[in-house]
Amino acid sequence: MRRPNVLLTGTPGVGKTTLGKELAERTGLEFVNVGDLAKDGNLYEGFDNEYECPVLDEDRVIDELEDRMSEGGVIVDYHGCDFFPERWFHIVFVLRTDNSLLYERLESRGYKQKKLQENIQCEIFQTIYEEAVESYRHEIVHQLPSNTPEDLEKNLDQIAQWIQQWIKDNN
Ligand code: DAT
Repeated sequence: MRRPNVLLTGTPGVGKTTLGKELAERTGLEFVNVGDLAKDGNLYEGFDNEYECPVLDEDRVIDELEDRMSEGGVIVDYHGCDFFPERWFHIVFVLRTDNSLLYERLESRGYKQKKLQENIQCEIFQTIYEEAVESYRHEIVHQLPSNTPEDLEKNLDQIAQWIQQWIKDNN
């Protein structure tokens, strides 16, 4: 059976992991958090002293995922999207959160001022949305509000329905 690959992207804290895990449970698709994958496999190519975080080895991440992605049925969660092969994804969702809510979420995650401000700016300037429309066909890129538990439920229902329909249409 053919199944679609779904990309969940957006600024850190918008709710990608929460949505992705729940979606995988509901649909039986596989969930992959690229940050965790990199950490587990040590898929880094150095350390960024300014941002105080390891630098992702994008080529090795791609190699690591290629087989699973060609098979289909994978939900990918990452706060960037321009380095994945375009052909991997059948649909791309960019989650969006209001600044005040995002600020609270990142603060409770323990982010320091500099990192907090950078992420809030990333959301204000819709950096990831622009990255997504530059990297994928416009028709497959969708923004989803991710402010409240009601938003989460609605997004789950909509995406699960889209996945079911895709499977019907492609098998
Ligand atoms: P991300 O994976 O994008 O970094 P997350 O899934 O870890 O984000 O969520 C960050 C926090 O926000 C976490 O405490 C759960 C909460 N959250 C996620 N989606 C939400 C929503 N739609 N409404 C309210 N809170 C939400």
